[in-house]
Amino acid sequence: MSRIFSGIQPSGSLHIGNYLGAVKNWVELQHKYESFFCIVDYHAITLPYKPDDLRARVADMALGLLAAGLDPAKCTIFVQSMVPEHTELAWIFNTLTPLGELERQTQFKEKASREESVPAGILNYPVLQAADILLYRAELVPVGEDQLQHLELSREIARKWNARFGASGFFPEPKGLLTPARRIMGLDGQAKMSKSLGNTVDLLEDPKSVWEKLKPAVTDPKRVRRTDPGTPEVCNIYHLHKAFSPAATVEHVAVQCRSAGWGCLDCKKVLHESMEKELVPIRARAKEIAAHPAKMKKDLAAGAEHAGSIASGTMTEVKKKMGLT
Ligand code: AQP
Repeated sequence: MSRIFSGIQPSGSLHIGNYLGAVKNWVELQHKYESFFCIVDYHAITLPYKPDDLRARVADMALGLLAAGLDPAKCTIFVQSMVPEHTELAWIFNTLTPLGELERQTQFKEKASREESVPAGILNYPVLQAADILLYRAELVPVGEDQLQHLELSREIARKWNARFGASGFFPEPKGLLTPARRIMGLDGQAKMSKSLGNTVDLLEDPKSVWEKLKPAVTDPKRVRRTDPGTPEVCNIYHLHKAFSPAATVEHVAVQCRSAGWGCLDCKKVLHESMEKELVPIRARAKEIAAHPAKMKKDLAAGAEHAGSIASGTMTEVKKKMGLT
């Protein structure tokens, strides 16, 4: 069975962008691949945070992932900082990664532009990400479109390390696995849905609050009046229909939008109903899992132990090949 690895930052609540772009795919893939899914807390400390908040967010993220359908009996789910080899390999990869490559990463440019003083951790984020993936010598990485550039860098790092230490093929060059919802836009219609931009619908959010967020969400900007015909392809709500509604509904939505048969609010009501169909069972599972916190802790510890055993095997070989032992 090929191995897959993917991670998610506990930098806020699991949102429907993460879910549609990555996590929903993870749930399918865990049955087909030897799967490692990691809550990457070291990635989430690159910007200021409160320790108690981080602790709570890691637990919330684990709850969200399990509720979405990750099954610890089928995949390895664990917290990054519980496997110290991630940062050990990241240091090694830092010694091979050109500064220019890191500076030209789009996510670095975006995040750095929002900070007055830019921590080196934001710059080195893709190096740690390469270590996360390559530690498990994973071949496939199910992610959203925003991560493809980082993944290209992981491939370059793998190639470079293999060539430098005469270890052809030791680290595979990992490939991305995308879902049809490769980039979900935020409710503001301005940027991708992102925990740090406050433009999200969270996976475990209650239905009332989801509706309060959908109501003012940006739609086709040219539909100013109820009677203006719209262009579904430029509307964020239409794209969410494509992710949540059955094909016949999506088609009906497009016709109603183009003919101004429905107003945007009508369209949002139908979307809300479709979302509820998918989210109700997830919320119910979350409630069950939250009732047994000791079980969740035990699952994460078992995941870290298994991940750690593979990670330490990789590091032993890496150090041998590098003359470090
Ligand atoms: N809007 C999105 N559409 C599709 N996929 C997305 N992903 C994130 N946002 C979208 C995918 O979700 C996985 C986990 O993401 P992450 O938390 O590790 O990092 P991120 O991409 O930086 O997510 P956020 O929400 O934007 O977090 P912040 O604001 O903290 O940076 C990844 O596979 C990602 O592609």
